Amino acid sequence: MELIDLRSDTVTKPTQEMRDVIARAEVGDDVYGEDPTVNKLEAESARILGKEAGLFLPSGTMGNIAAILTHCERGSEIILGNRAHTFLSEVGGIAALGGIQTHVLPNQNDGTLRIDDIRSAIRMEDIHDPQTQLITLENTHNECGGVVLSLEYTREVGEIAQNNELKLHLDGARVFNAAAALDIQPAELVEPADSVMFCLSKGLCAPVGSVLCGRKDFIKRARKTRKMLGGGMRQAGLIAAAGLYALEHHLPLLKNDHLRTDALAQGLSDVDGLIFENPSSNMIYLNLSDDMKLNAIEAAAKLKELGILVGIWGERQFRLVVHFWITDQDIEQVTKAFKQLISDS
Ligand code: TLP
Repeated sequence: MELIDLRSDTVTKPTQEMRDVIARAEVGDDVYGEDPTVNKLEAESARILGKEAGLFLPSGTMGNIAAILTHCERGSEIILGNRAHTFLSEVGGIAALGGIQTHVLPNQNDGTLRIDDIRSAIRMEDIHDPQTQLITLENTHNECGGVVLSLEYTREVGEIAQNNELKLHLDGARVFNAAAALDIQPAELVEPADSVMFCLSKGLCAPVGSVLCGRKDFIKRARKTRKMLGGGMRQAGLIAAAGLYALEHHLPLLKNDHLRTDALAQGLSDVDGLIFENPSSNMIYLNLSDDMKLNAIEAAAKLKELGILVGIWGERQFRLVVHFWITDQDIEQVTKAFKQLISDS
């Protein structure tokens, strides 16, 4: 039985067309700046996001860490959310590698940080204080449910950063999902950010890679940080080719994932014992109600027997992520499996 894998959009395997472009890719030594396919991907990414330059990296984690290490000095402080991927899931990289302190603010359920919280977190000039250098936002916000931060909010935070001589970094692992959900151009959405990282290896379905975009001088310095982190790649055009293909062919399809996520939410809303918010993009965080005897691990094991893989995010919480390989038929099958799970338990 082929499993329907909803654990993450990172599980997406490349299409045959992608494998074909990988096989044909022109390559060179990218540490020398001589890989034409990487150069093309970096330029194309920057163009789409309205930034001056791009930098191809092996992962989103390295993209965020390289960005923050490039923006910030050792002993400085950054403002970010308590549910941010950078805070929760990047192995403390910015502290361990950059000596950077985090000033953590509560993420609201809509993924935002309260504007007043941001203002009061910015340090004054004082001999005792670390210097605030950066604010980071995440869009879409993963832990908050794949929620979408609005353009107005991003602009407001961008203004605060600018007025206080801070930089704004956007963890845009899924920023194209955000732009698709808002139905605006990605460049418009990320305009207030000094740097933005997006992932090719998630909903865009490329096998590997993320791109960091920003001003030319920033990217030049980030390239050196990437090298320090061990992320200088050689004939990386092989994977960059898949990224270019993804930007051209898969970017316009993200909307379909959102429609399918809505259809899944609709189907699951008829199932007792499941608690969740209406999705904003391509994911649903589901809680099992208190009267359900099963916990998340037991329920996930039963769902696997029914052909469905779900992400376990807590004692009684799952995450379901809809992606490139999930079909309308799969959505129906997942809904049926949940109905069966509930009726059997
Ligand atoms: N997210 C992964 C896991 O690490 C949780 C997932 O399955 O969702 N920023 C955000 C908002 C992310 O969701 C992720 C990955 C990253 C950065 C890191 O990207 P990678 O996995 O390429 O290092």
